[in-house]
Amino acid sequence: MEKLEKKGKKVADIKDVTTCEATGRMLEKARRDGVVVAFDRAADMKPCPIGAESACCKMCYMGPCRLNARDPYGKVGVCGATIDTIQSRNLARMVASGSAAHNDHGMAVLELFKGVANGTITDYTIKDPYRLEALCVELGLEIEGKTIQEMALDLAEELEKTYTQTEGEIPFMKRVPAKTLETWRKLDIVPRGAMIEVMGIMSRTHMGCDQHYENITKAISKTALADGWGGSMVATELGDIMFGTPSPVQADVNFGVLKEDHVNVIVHGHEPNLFESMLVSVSDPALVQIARDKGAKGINLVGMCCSGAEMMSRHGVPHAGNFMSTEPVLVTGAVDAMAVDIQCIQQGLVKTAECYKTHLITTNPRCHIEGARHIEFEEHSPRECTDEIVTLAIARFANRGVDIEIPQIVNKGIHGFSHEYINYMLGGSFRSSYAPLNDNIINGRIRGVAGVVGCVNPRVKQDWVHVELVKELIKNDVLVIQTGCSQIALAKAGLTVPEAAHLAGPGLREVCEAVGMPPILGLGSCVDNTRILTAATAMVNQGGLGDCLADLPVAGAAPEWMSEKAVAIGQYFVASGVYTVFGVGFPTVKDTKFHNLLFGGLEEQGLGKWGVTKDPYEMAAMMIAHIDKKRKELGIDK
Ligand code: XCC
Ligand code: SF4
Repeated sequence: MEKLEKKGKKVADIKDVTTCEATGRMLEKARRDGVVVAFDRAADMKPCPIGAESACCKMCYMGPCRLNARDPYGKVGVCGATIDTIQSRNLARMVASGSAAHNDHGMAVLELFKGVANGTITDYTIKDPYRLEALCVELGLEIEGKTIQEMALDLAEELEKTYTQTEGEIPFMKRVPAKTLETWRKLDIVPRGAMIEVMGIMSRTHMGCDQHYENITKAISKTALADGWGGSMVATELGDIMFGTPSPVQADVNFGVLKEDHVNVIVHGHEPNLFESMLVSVSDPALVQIARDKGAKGINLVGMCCSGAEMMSRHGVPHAGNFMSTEPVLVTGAVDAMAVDIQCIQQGLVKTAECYKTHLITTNPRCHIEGARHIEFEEHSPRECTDEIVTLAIARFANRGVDIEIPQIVNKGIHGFSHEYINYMLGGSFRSSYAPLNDNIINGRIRGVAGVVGCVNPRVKQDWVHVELVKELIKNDVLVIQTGCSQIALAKAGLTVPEAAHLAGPGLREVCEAVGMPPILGLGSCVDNTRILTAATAMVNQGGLGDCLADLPVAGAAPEWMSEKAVAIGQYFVASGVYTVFGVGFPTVKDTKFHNLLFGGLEEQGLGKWGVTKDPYEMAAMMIAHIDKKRKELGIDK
């Protein structure tokens, strides 16, 4: 095979691109095998500097128009659009796409739930009826004398409004702390329904429509809130009801979870339904017997990215790694099949899979990839798809014909936390009327809470920014809660264990050691960022820490973000009142009016604000300064 260097392409220096040892080793092997992965493509693709700052517009064909980020007000587009119009329209479309992705996912979960409720889907059940009942009560639905099935049907009908409603407020506005909701109403950013908000953004950002960045920013917030308090929240809540509410569980992470003498099946993507069915297929005695007959010791199911994080948190399913490891994991040669559904599925996987004779199988009607085999997943007969994938994997195992090299690295950790569990774990306090988490924040043992979430991105060293930031935060007594690819980065760094408490500051360490919990609590996938919103809401409701989300001593970060979903998530945290810091960079031109609105103006309106820095230590300092500012405002800064 031809070598990278021969093509005159730039090659990434492995030690500069990742701190994940297993991924690094597989990058070396990929070099030897002549296989190109995203790290190499990134080295060969310089980001467009104009696009990186969002100083260009292609909303119409009088352009595309490029403005000068060094002199942002020196020029306008052919139509006269200013830098603020151009940037806000671009960001609006990123948020629309991110919100659409999560809402589409949430809607698929709702459709599944509906099928379970009306009895047309029989492969899934309602595992947590108490959760179902509690949610019905929370949303004001009548439950008196109703069966579980009747409650489920009512709930499905109510939650459908999250997507389809065109007037009024989406159902989960009932969960929002009263004062936060009041601010949103005053600012006119309460979402009506996800579809109309996303459609609204696409419409208003058409050439020659909304050309006031302040008005566009309102639409941005509304559409983002329709994600966090809308589709994503529905996905998390209904996922818990159908598949079980997570509680702490031990899980293995890293490439060493692959087993050379087993048939290895990876599920990579975002929706839990495919994964849940795959879990049933790999345990089917008939399939296991076929695998044994072919010389395998068994069938090994492993997750990657977000559905992997969700399954790890719910059931302790092992997890191979985060987004930037999805190609390198194939380089082990040990993956017999990789089944994917939606989102964050790099097209480059097709070629890498081909090089190692791995079956790459798309399963979702909205995500086909040229060159990949498609076996459509259908909820009414899910096993047809997952059994076929397992059968293909077994056949490939019997006939691998490639070198196998699995980095034997496994990190054990505890995952699967929820805000209910955090309070339970911290134990009730007799001395205080506040809930234990609030109590520990008020007494200063815990300085504040930080949500560290989001992607990995080859523009920065994989996992490094996440790990350094989190270490710095816990050292300063900030309790860290995590989701998604970030949670996996810390798990691989070995920090999701109670023993990591020795890296925490004295206050946080005391709390962790008293209850035997890690200083870093993993909550699941990216849609499970809504667990952070719910936890923050519980903190407000339990008292002593102000009366709206913006009062809390909390901050958020996505240190290695890359996807449009991350922007939607960031904006729903900002709109909810949280200071949210992005690493890598931010798609605005500094010191423009739009930039200043996002990075300061929104806070003056009673919301949160954005921050940006590439440096994890500076990021930690910015977040801690914010937490301290909030503590001072609350009068608990002694
Ligand atoms: Fe994708 Fe969700 Fe980002 Fe990871 S964190 S790269 S969005 S898989 Ni969600
Ligand atoms: Fe240029 Fe205006 Fe068309 Fe954008 S909408 S491409 S700024 S002319």
